[in-house]
Amino acid sequence: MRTTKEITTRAEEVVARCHKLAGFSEDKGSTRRTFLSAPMRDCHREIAEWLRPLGVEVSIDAAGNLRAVYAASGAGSPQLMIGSHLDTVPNAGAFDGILGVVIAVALLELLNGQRLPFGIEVVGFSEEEGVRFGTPFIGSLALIGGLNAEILGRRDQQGISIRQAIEDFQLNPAEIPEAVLNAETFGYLEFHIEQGPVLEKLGRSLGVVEAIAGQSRLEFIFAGRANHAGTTPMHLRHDAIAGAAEWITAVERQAQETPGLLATVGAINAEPGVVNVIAGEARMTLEVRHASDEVRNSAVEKMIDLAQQTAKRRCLAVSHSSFLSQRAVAMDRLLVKAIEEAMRKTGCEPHRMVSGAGHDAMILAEKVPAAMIFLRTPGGRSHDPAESVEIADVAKAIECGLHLLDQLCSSSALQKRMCRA
Ligand code: HGY
Ligand code: MN
Ligand code: MN
Repeated sequence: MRTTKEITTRAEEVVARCHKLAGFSEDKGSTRRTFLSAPMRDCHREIAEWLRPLGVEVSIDAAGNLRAVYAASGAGSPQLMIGSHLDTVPNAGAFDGILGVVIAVALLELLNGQRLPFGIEVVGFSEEEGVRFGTPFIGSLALIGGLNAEILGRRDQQGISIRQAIEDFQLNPAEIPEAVLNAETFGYLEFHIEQGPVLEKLGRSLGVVEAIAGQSRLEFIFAGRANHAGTTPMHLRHDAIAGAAEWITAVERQAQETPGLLATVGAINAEPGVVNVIAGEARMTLEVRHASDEVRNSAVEKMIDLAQQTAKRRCLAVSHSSFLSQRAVAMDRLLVKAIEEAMRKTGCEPHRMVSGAGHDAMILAEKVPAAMIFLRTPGGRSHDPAESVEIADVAKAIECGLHLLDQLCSSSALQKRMCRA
């Protein structure tokens, strides 16, 4: 095992590197890096620079994922994948996603050239958040063969399709099938900030994810009748924004009254959207999350019904479309137990938790055993420049990762798992 000093120095470098990558942005003065935007290429180049001295071959697959394989001691060995996403939300922090890729690189560096009985593939996914196209997990879907023609045809606000964006990045959509996971991959591990208050409240550095909540994403359009704000009496209005507002507060009340249910109207646009015109149209997103798919799906049905009732009462029209229904996913029990064992060796009492945030691990889990290690998020703030991590927690995460790699080399149960890959 490496010295505490060595690991702490590495942790400091990890945090500095995350800040460096956060500087690669589409916006001046804040971090926004969406699917295959120009700053993503800067990210790829920087990470490739870090990996070059390790003799790791770095490639960008046809879905824009960074892929880097640290070879095993012998050819044809099983492979562990470690990574996370490199895209961000607008006005993002420096750690959501990025930290998981940078910790993966740090683990390779701390191997100091030692070869293990399994290979390690570092992956930096091209799009997990779903900001540019409204479609999350574009990168990880490619690894499980889920990036199909329908998804590739989805368009951003400029009318550019995902397929076109891939071509614009000088990649070839025809090669997407080659992005699929290596058949010898026996597991996927993702380090990620918790993005919530739980670990901080418990005074814990690390948590182990046992399941990831499912999520539904829909668009609703309330349509009324635009009219003059100064001449239309209140009782003669068909105000799309007022109708939407009534529905949004009803959705919020339903979520507040349903344990564990999270519902968010995150984006809303009005037409014509000017001060002296009653809105003829209000278009908004709804996102619903819960650890149980049954609770989530019935909540969504109820919210759709609420929209129809509200519209009817106000003589409005309402329509909706669903663009994501991602089921809740359990993490791999064997890997969760191995992580707990590794965590104890770092002096951290493991805390099992459900992730409210979605992660690429829930997509990879369709094909390979997947597990996640959470790092405490000071202030519970994420998806915001206030997002941060403690250097000491990053050091614990790295130490936990090194113990886990050791365990994977010696545990017969995990070895058996590898041979099945
Ligand atoms: O929104 C989420 O669940 C994650 O941050 N992509
Ligand atoms: Mn995120
Ligand atoms: Mn994330």
